[in-house]
Amino acid sequence: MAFVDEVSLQARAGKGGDGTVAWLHLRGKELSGPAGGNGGDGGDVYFRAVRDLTLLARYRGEKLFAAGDGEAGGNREKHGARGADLIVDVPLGSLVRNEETREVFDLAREGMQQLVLKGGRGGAGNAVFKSSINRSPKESTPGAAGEEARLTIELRLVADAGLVGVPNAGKTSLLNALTHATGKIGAYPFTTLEPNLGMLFGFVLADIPGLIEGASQGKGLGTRFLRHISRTRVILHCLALDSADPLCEYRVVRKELESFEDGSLARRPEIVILTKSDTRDTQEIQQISDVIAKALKKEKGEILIVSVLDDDSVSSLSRALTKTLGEV
Ligand SMILES: Nc1nc2c(ncn2[C@@H]2O[C@H](COP(=O)(O)OP(=O)(O)OP(=O)(O)O)[C@@H](O)[C@H]2O)c(=O)[nH]1
Ligand SMILES: [Mg+2]
Repeated sequence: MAFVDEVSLQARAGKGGDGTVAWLHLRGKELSGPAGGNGGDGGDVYFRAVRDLTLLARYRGEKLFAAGDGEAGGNREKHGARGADLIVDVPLGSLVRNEETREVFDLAREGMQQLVLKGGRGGAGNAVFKSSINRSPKESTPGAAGEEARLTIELRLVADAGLVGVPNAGKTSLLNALTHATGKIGAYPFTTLEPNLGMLFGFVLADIPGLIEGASQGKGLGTRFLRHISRTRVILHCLALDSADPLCEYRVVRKELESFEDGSLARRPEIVILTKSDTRDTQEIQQISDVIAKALKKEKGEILIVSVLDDDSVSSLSRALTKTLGEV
């Protein structure tokens, strides 16, 4: 099933049940009175965050999401039942936007549930209108309509760190080496077409497709994927040591991070990781990393070096990342 991270759907909360006009006749007595019950309230529409990234794909074909309507009021002042609430499960990290009111609901914590559309109130039965001046009211009110709206759901993955870099920088290889993820690796650009997630000692790492110039404007696989690292705390910027100009590639990617939305991605702590260290000798690596460190004025986050073919380098990277993620 294709990864779906955006879906638009029509949803409606339940209509309130109508109030009823009814009369109570007491046998053998002249006395009678209004006894129409109130309608039940319409059910509400809630959205709930669950750990399942496949959910949005299932909602694509659905026409309408509707909560239950309230029942009409009955005789003998019996109130109608409340309509059933509708709870729509969405992947953890979804933003639900009401296109009518522009309200946005952020489902960023697992199990979190948000009321998105409110059901209509039930109408009043004629028993409610009884008063000292009107002992036989014939009026009742209808139930109110529930809120209805077009809702857009946009998924923004919840991860601690995001791997970025140009296509072929070795991001997915690194995710697989560091975690139990099994993302697809290829010796060609744009191998990764949808985000991959992996767990590193309790921290979630996200790998997205490679970024090229103009990604923030939608070029390549573009913005669609930058938003999946928008919630991360740390950016892991991968530069391949077998590249002809890693520094230039670094700048291309930084520019895209800066141009995405309000630019906050570019202000996030960044760790530079030089990948594929097996493709160069130690001296060359030293030279390249000196040039990069100087150009980037990196002092706080050191520059880390790794090759997925060298288990020791993967372990030390893993320790360094776990330590940093624990601190940030
Ligand atoms: N020699 C060597 N090759 C590597 C290393 N890491 C990745 N590669 C190779 O580099 C190529 C690209 O690797 P990927 O992990 O698919 O790169 P990516 O950054 O995820 O690429 P996109 O998904 O296309 O953006 C593959 O042929 C990998 O086998 C490494 O440490 N050493
Ligand atoms: Mg990849």
